[in-house]
Amino acid sequence: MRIAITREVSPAIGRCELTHLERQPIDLELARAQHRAYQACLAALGCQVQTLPATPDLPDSVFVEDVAIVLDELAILTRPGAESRRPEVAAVAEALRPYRTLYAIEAPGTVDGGDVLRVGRRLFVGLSTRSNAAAIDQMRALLAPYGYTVQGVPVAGCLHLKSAVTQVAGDTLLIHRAWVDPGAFDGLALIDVDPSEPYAANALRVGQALVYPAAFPRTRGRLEARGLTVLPVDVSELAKAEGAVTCCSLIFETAE
Ligand code: CIR
Repeated sequence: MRIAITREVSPAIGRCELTHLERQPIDLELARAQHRAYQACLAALGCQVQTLPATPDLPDSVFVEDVAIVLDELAILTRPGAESRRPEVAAVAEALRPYRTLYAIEAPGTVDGGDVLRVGRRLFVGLSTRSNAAAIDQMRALLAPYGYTVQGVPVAGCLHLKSAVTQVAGDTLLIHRAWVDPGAFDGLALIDVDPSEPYAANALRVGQALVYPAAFPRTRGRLEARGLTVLPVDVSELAKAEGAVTCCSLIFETAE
């Protein structure tokens, strides 16, 4: 069974953290409608979608990806780089507890799940404004016995590593090279975003399909030209909060 943990859009999303974007008004009802359509897309792809309630005092809580890293063997609760986001962890921990043994990043480590890209047994972790070397050291010590390598990758110009690069097929990444050095990803094929769409590198892979923002038709064309199946979703309001498609769910397999 494939589970997708999601969380409703907070009524306080207008007060979200912003790093690279200017604050713009967010239409809460439209954001909620877009989020429901995103959830429906995950359900259509075979996910059993679980929805945690909206949290009025946690503006960024819809972005559940940032508070946990779920692997087949275990899950790691993060210590988000933005202090305002640390109280988001507790509810997601309770949602994950039935499925995985939980570990936690400890101070001084900080990491956002948006900085963690898993490709097979390789974890790439963005060294960003949110995630640091101390967290990477903790993850490496925890995960080495399971056969994972954990590699820090400097990120500049965007919020998270997965703003700059995501996996779109078994051995293929979608990348915006201005924000991350492609040299880290040896052995993997790379598809570049269209130069007119710098925010287009964040795709969510569910099975063999890609859930993908409708705002990037040119890069979508590049993906489809490679034979990839792309399901567009409109996430314009969440994008104003510096979120995209990977950040709104934690997707993992579990025994029936
Ligand atoms: C933040 O700055 O933390 C939120 N406003 C956006 C987080 C987006 N998360 C993600 O892409 N993984």
